[in-house]
Amino acid sequence: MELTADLQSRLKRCRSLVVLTGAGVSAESGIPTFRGAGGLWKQYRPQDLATPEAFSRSPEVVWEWYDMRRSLIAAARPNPAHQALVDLEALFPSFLLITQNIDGLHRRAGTQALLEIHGNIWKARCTVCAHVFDELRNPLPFPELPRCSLCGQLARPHVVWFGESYDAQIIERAEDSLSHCELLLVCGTSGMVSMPVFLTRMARDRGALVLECNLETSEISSLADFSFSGPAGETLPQLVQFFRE
Ligand code: BJW
Ligand code: ZN
Repeated sequence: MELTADLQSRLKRCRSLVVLTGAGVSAESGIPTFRGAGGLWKQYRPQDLATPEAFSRSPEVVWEWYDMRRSLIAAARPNPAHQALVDLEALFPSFLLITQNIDGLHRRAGTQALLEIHGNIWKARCTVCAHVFDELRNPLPFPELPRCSLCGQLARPHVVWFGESYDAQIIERAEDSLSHCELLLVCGTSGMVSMPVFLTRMARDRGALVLECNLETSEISSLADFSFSGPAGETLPQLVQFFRE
């Protein structure tokens, strides 16, 4: 790590940490990211799979895509980046992890204080009564589509698609913790959907230090006090070491 002595001592004084993660954190578990080489949006069109209109047109196509992704995720394991974030939770008196990832790997690794702002791939939500349920452990018995466990109507993946709003209560909790935190760590997100940039700006405006871990320059980089360049599975364990010393 090449942090200046001043930044090192400011970091060591921080007692509250918020972490914001994106697909790059799960990349080393073998789960494809969205943008960039090998990304899902290179192979699939978001407007065909990740919008409410696409689901209304062809729910079976959308469910099939999520079924394929669930198989990949079921076979994957949390990687050293997920583990490092579990270690950081133990080191900070106040901690929250806000993730855009729907894969559930942070929970599987052992993170406790977690906000999944884009939902969870293992859950479904009724298109009529909005009941959320998690009965998606096994591959779907196509051509049957998941039905609400309460009212029997068609269910959809419990995720946030393009053109949809975030859950207001979840964003309120994210904003509340960001407005009080001393340190924000942003890992493995391009910042191409607006929420990570919005939340990072907010934390910075309220005086938080901002660190970034990414393979490449992102929309977050210009807002960060320092960017660690490299795979999160290497840089995050180094950061844990720094806070332990
Ligand atoms: C590594 C690494 C390694 C690689 N180590 N790093 C109304 C109507 C229409 C549109 C809009 C609207 N309101 C707003 C919009 C705009 C739209 C938007 O942002 N569009 C842009 C694309 C231009 N936004 C929305 O529609 C959002 N809604 C919204 O803003 O509502 C307004 C509102 C705000 C506040 C309160 C209430 C309302 C919703 C966006 C939903 C995005 N959904 C998706 C798919 C659904 C879930 C799923 O199926 O998985 O979420 S899109 C996709 O992008 C997915 C991700 O969570 C999200 C972010 O991607 P992420 O994580 O950043 O991944 P990548 O691939 O982009 O980047 C990976 C990064 O990792 C790279 O930087 C690599 O370098 C790095 N990396 N390997 C470290 N080993
Ligand atoms: Zn229902």
